[in-house]
Amino acid sequence: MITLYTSPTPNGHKASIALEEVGLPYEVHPIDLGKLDQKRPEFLALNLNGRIPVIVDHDAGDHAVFESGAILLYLAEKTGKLLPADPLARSRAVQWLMFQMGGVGPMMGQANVFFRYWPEKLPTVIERYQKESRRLFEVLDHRLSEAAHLAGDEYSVADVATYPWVRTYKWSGVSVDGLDHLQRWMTEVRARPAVQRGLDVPIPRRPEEITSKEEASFVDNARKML
Ligand SMILES: N[C@@H](CCC(=O)N[C@@H](CS)C(=O)NCC(=O)O)C(=O)O
Repeated sequence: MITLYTSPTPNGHKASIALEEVGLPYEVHPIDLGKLDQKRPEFLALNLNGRIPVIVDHDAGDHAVFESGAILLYLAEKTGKLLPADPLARSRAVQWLMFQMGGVGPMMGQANVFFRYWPEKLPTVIERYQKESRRLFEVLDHRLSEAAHLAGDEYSVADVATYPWVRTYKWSGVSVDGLDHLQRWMTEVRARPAVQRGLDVPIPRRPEEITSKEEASFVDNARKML
């Protein structure tokens, strides 16, 4: 059994989608980011960085794994799923996973901070992160014009890591207009039953269902973490 410590955010959804994809039994321990649960000593004992997601594998001596990319690799290696067996295809999956971890996630994260949460409006900073996110989307689009999935023919940890971020493009104020391959891939990934189940963890929610009151409370909570 695995315990997943998570919240309804893109990094949290990477871990829940991966757990659904590999089919391991898990229980969910919701973390309320607005209440700063992630900074409490019991959580810091699992992840000194004080951020979700974290998994604890009770079948491996309560081994704790933090950093969503490391969680995806751990689950893939434990189950033999989501990573191609062929070494070159595997290397491609890891490259695109790193591209998400080092590029798409941090740039969209900063676009969100300055576009949505930062107390002052700094147009040049907002533009910088939105333009960089769009540039990364164009790289993804180019890659997806060559291959069905980021690693090639096989759906992998790279797709699991990237989809929960790219799907939130409107929240970051970044357009996907004209990126037909990226849009084709988003439609295909979204249709996967494991992805739909993973997005419902820890609470069932779709961005289009969020009311303006919920949106305001989400922004309020995010500001507490700045
Ligand atoms: N690089 C980390 C980033 C994790 C991260 O930033 N998590 C956010 C939610 S998406 C968080 O826990 N924020 C709470 C905080 O900053 O206090 C990963 O990929 O796991």
